[in-house]
Amino acid sequence: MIIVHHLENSRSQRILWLLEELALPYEIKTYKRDKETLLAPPELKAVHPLGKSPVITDNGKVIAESALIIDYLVTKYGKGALKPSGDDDLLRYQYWLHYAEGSLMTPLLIGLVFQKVQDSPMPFFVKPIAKKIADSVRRAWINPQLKLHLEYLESEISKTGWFAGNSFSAADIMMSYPLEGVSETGGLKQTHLAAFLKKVTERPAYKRAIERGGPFSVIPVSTAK
Ligand SMILES: N[C@@H](CCC(=O)N[C@@H](CS)C(=O)NCC(=O)O)C(=O)O
Repeated sequence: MIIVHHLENSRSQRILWLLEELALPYEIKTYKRDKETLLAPPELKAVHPLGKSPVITDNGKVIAESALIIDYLVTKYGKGALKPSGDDDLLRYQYWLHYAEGSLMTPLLIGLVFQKVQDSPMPFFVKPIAKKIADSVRRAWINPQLKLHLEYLESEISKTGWFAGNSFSAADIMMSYPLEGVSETGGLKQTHLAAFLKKVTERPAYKRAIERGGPFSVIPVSTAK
């Protein structure tokens, strides 16, 4: 039995969605984020030393990293589904599996870190300095990088409406997570990327994953007082 170690509001949404698309049986073990730090609870470290999500266990094997889990499940159980055939489309498929975490998540994460620094408690006279530093990093690096990536992605998704090949694939699941992050911060507007995101998040399997795994937001909000 496949067990998904599912951290609320996290990348493990991708894995639940994929398993629903493949109609595979699985169990969910849910973990709550720390209310203040938003980090995963220590119990996840008992599954994998980094204590991050997603991680799955399957017949005694522990598998971490979204892209690897997706590739493992599609290859082992997919019977050819959700993966394009043909050398060129397959190469694109693999490219997007790597790109989502390896490239696109970087400016998004750095943006989140600077937002967190800016919002954290500090003496009132330090606050304007923290904001100034965060704003200058956003202006000098984060925003230009995001623009670069989003223009590239907009032109790629305009080709067929999918990231790899002519139909929905697991690469679209992998790419949706960072795009939902951009969308949550109002960064997609009326683009082909926004249309793509709407189309994939309306899929019944996406909705079933949320029914089973619980409500989902890419940017977890602190519930700490
Ligand atoms: N590149 C990894 C990233 C894993 C990751 O950082 N997961 C986040 C959730 S979205 C996490 O576990 N955060 C809680 C923590 O760091 O304690 C993947 O795609 O699986």
